Amino acid sequence: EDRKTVLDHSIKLTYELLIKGLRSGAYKNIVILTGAGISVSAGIPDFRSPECGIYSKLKEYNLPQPEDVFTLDYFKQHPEAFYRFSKEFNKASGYEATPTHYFIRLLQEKNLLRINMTQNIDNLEEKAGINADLFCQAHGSYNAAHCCKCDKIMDLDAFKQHVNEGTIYRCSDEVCLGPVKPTVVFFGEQLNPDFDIKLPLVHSADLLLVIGTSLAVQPFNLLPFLVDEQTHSVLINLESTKKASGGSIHDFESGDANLFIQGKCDDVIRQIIADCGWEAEFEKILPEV
Ligand code: CNA
Repeated sequence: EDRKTVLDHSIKLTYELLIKGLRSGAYKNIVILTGAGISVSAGIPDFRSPECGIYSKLKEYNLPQPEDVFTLDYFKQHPEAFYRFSKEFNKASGYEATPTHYFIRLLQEKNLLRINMTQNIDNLEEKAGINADLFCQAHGSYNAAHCCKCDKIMDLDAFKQHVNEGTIYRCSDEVCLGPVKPTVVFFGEQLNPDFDIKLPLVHSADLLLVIGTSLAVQPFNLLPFLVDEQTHSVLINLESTKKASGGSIHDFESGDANLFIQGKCDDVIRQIIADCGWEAEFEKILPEV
């Protein structure tokens, strides 16, 4: 009965209905799309937040535009900027997953998580104990390295060592000598091949949760269009995403099936957990501090 009421498409989605749907188990196939915002409380800055985002801090790199740090053509000519960024970013390997990551894990434990597609490259999904087949790092990660010119697989530890020492690691092929990059996806590159494999799972959503992303990067920001218009779609973010990407973006702020919950994701998630009565289960999966 609850499932019918919750999924009755003639009723406007509200926060109360979302909680009812979660509590009652009406949603059985939850798809979660995430971005840098969910890792900010771990201490990893996002890209686009005006004050503290990585893009605002790249001025000292003297780049034509901040995005160039992650642009393949620029990297081939000037790999220094990305190596410098990586040195900063790799400090992140010591960071812990956030309550929002553990909420995703909780949904996995409840067998409600169909897939978590993430734009993040920080491996915090794995740290939170989310199974490899239940998340997809669409923009890759620092888990492997290769030459950006000839694609030759190169040694990841050697790459990391070069990053630490501030020197450029080059292809071992003496004719090529291309700079080595990790499997982080740059502008101008194909997404992680895992993306195409897991994409069909997005279609199965009966609830779509989009958390901590400006939805500015294509094709990731097109994922919300893969669920049908009547599927409950919730955006949890510090800011409205409406201004991003020239209007070609899913609008979470109008339409009966959409809901925008503005705030810090960890706060919103803790409220959701409390309202669902899931606190005890949640505390069990949080790491002991
Ligand atoms: P973005 O464009 O920087 O957007 C982040 C969004 O999160 C913004 O809309 C913020 O308002 C919002 N936000 C910031 N803090 C919070 C918070 N505490 N709670 C809720 N919302 C918050 O980042 P996207 O992920 O949208 O952009 C895609 C890029 C960023 C991907 O290619 C990533 O690889 C890349 N990135 C990843 C990381 C990471 O792995 N942690 C860090 C920085 C950038």
